[in-house]
Amino acid sequence: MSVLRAVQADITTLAVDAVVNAANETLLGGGGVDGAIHRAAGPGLLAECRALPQVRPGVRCPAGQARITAGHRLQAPWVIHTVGPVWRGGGHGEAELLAGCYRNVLALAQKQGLRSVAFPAISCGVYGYPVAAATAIAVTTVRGVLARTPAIEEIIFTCFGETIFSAYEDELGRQPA
Ligand code: AR6
Repeated sequence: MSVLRAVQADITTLAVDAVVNAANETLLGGGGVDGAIHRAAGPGLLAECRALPQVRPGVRCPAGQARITAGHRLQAPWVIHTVGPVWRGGGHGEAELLAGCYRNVLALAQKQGLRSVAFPAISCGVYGYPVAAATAIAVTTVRGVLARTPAIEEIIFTCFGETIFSAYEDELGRQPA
């Protein structure tokens, strides 16, 4: 039985099998959690990302998809990069793209045989996704996948700040295991 929990932490400090990066389509780094992960992992991560194939010029990972690399200097041996949707009012497929991020990350984790995965609140920073709606999608989607993927034992929803943490606590309380 998988365990889902919310913690307030810097995701780069967590000793899990994989940390998830809320990246942009270039996979070449950015601000927010992406910047923190690249800083902590060191230049080897950027080099590995740069070597990933481009699906079109400048795009290594379209929104909703995921790619896996090593963790380099992180404690976590793997980083799974995903690109959330930019919030544009909700009528542009944002919910389906965000659910796709969670599904595709977990598909890669399963394929790699990973047992613990830490997610940040994908799209809830500069991409502007409303927090309550995003946390509902995160928890519902992850629960749905884990019901069919018992090998993944632990999911940590990593929260930067009280607002996101209480949104996850509310959602996890509403959807008990
Ligand atoms: N640990 C955990 N969570 C963090 C950390 C950290 N070290 N740092 C920030 N957060 P964002 P997005 C939280 O903006 O909205 C980048 O520039 C943050 O408080 O990092 O998906 C990429 O390159 C927020 O709750 O990601 C893209 O261009 C959450 O992580 C763009 O931002 C996500 O915020 C992606 O935007």
